Amino acid sequence: MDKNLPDASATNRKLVVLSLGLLCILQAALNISLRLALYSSDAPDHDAVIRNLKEERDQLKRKLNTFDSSDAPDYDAVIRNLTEERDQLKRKLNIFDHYTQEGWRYFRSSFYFISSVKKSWGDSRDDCLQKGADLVIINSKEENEFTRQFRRLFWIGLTDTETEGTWKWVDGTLLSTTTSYWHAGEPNSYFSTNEDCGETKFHEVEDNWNDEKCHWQNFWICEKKVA
Ligand code: 2F8
Ligand code: CA
Repeated sequence: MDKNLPDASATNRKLVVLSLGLLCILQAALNISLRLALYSSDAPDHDAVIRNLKEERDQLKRKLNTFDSSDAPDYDAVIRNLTEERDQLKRKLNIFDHYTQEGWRYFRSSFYFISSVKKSWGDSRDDCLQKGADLVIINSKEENEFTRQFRRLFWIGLTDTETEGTWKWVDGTLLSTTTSYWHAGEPNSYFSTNEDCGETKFHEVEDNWNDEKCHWQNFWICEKKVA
């Protein structure tokens, strides 16, 4: 063998070492590029985020500049109104509690006291006045039906004591023909007996009123209107 020629196996070893070295370099390069690719796809787009934030800020600034404080609700007034409404409801509730505990009946914005003893028309009225009420004034068919349901003779707040034949309620208003419920033939001042006070009498029919002598003893109904 020519000693000047390189040994074949030594050349092969060098090639193997070189190839391995190249492989390692390739591996490292691949690693680095993969990592870069991975991180860059996950990373937020800072520029875009900043752009969005700036846009939001500018929008808010624009809103603030165009904001007209005269359009804003008057919160103090709103609170004042709500407080007033609440206090009114509280007062109503207290009145309701008071009257129902005292045995009054509620119907369409009024409380009614149904007496359990009998008195003359005048004494009955005095009792109502003492209670801060008055004898019932009947303003509607429904209210008359409410009184008729008790099927009892009651004084009502109707009289013609001032002028014979001119029937007035206790608040001074004239009896209207559209809301009067005289029984057929009434009022008649029966056999000239001077019947000057109104009562509920004929329970079987809608037109149930009668005029009766005021000193007569009857049950009665007081009415207290609530606002
Ligand atoms: O109590 C007097 C009363 O007597 C009668 O009713 C029971 C008269 N009615 C008739 O006669 C139909 C009432 O007018 C009178 O007031
Ligand atoms: Ca009569």
